[in-house]
Amino acid sequence: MLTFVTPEQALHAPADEFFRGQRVPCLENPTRARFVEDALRAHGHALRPPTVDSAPLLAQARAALPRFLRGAWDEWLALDAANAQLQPFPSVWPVRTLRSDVEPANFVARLGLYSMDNGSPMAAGTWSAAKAAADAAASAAQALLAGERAVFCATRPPGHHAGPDFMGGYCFINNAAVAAQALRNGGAARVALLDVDYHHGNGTQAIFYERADVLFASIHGDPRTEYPFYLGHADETGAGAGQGFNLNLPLPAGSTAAVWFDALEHALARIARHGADALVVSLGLDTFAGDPISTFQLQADDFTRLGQRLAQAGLPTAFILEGGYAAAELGHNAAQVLQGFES
Ligand code: Q9C
Ligand code: ZN
Repeated sequence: MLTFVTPEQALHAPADEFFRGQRVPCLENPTRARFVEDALRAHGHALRPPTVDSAPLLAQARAALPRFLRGAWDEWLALDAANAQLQPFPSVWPVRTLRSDVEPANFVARLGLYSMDNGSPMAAGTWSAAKAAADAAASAAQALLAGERAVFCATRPPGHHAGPDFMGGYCFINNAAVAAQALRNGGAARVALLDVDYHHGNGTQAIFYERADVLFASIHGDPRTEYPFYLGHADETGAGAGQGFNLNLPLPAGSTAAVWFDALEHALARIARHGADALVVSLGLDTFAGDPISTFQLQADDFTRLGQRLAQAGLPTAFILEGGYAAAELGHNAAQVLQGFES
């Protein structure tokens, strides 16, 4: 399968994140992409750099977030040159009753304004890596529009928690949304977006919530107990013109593969009714039983089955890598999806 990879991913390498009040090594790190690249190369897939600049798409979204991200590291260094060795983290957020329409001058206050959590560590190369991943997503869309049957973006950082104006959950730019919008711009009348990451794709849902042209369907851990906690419930069905075009299938923590594949059938039935011209899959592999921060019970063979089942949907398909933190198994699990799809 045509696979886009980005060397810039290695530049997004913050050291630590917070866990239970302590600093721990980042789970979302460059080794993830290396394991995936190595496994795909070994399976004979063609690894290529992106061919499309996503800047016009990001501008189309008129999002303040890319502008902030582009300059964030320089702003951090401008506060104190010694910050080069430190990581910025937000510590204050405009929750209910506070104003988010007035942008503060203070850097950490702006970091909070543009963040949903303190779980998206930044480094010097974060913007380069995130922009390259978005370029890959735009390239995947272009390849499908040119007649490719399926494409994989073996990219990081992931994107599905990032909204139009906020980062979160290791995500900075919503790559799946970039792919879906690029498909729309290129002539696909209807697009289906299927999110199979363990965590609800709150950013993707938010971006398309009031639109009927891009259907969003997601299978994920119940937000009553699982991140991102504040979105992803079954009663979120879309709004305005998008009413009926958002399908959330939350499952209890610990769910088995049998339960998960029942939900997949539900999602694919809705996608079939949408009459989509193309499918974008937010391919999180943190549904794997060995994932360190997730609780679903899928095994490697289940990823082959997932790939097979998605191929049966019969749509031009762009896979975008999202989560998956059992890094050593990530490459094998990704390769299983592609092998199932192509079998
Ligand atoms: N210290 C994705 O899978 N943060 N994001 C956990 C643990 C939430 C996961 C923090 C997990 C975000 C793309
Ligand atoms: Zn996830």
